[in-house]
Amino acid sequence: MKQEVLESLKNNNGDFVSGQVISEKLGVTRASIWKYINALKAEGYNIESSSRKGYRLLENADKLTQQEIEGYLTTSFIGKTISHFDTIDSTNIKAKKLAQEGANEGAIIISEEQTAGRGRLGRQWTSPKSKGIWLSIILRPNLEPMNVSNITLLGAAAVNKALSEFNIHTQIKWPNDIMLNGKKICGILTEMSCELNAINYIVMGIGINVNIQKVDFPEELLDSATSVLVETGEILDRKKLTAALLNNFESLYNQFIKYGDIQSSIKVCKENSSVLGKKIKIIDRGNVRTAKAIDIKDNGVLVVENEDGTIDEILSGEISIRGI
Ligand code: BT5
Repeated sequence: MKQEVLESLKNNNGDFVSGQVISEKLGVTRASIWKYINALKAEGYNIESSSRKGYRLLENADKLTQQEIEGYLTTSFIGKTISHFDTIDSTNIKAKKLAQEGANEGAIIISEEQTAGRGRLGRQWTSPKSKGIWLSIILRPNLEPMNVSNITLLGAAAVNKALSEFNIHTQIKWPNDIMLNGKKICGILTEMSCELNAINYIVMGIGINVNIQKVDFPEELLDSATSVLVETGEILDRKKLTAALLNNFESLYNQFIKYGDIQSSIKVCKENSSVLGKKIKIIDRGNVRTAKAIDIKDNGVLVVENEDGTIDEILSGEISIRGI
């Protein structure tokens, strides 16, 4: 019903509409209209109330709420429940809590800003307010834990495909970075809770720098991080991009879960790889060595050729192409 009230306001193009008119149209009392209006205000919608004229929406909210996104979704379970926050420590922390409490597969947690956004190994993720997409997806695949090491690549492929719908062509830096013009535009943090041979849940956190300006980045990230706005000069509709991400994600995830097909995701990662065929630095618990990245296998491992000609498979970890 809240959605219908919002639609009534939107359809009035910024003009007042009386509580009476909305209540007649929707067949609910004026008191409940007032309740829904207050709920919408609490979500950040800028609604002016006048005792004589009724209500009007002052601007279309640039908010990643369920109401704003669902109209663009074509999914059947990913994003059917979206928990939206104006501010939060980390969407991954919240998602893990909700997953432990039994949240459904496909539930999404989105925040306009994160005060303690997390990267891998306890690193921080800069998440300025309403300028990016900071979200976590709860997944409950019926698979053995060892078969999901490649799931981050599925997320990376979904981000790549979603951005390409907006004519933004990114490269994937195995295993969890998405790059635009050589700088990081998106990072993925996948966390899993599992038993020996069953997964309780997976939380996949995705952070995309959309409308971030240079001044919003901390000094130390200016060399390595970028955003859609910095690279293209254009403000992108975060709602549409979020929906495109979830739509692409569900499609790739279904192929993986239903048909065991991870090929489609790996193919995107290979075709758009920023490391394959290149000399890379492999950073392994403090040790750094140089090798050539030659392939990504279906189980998600990166195959490298060492300087002495031997071949290694890297399961996870840190690689760098900078400074080579
Ligand atoms: C990542 O870690 O790239 C994973 C980032 C995941 C962020 C999402 S946002 C929603 C969800 N909730 C969370 O709390 N996290 C997830 P890693 O590969 O460890 O990279 C972290 C490093 O990237 C930092 O140490 C910085 O150097 C750099 N960095 C931090 N913020 C950045 C940003 N906004 N854009 C580009 N680089 C950034």
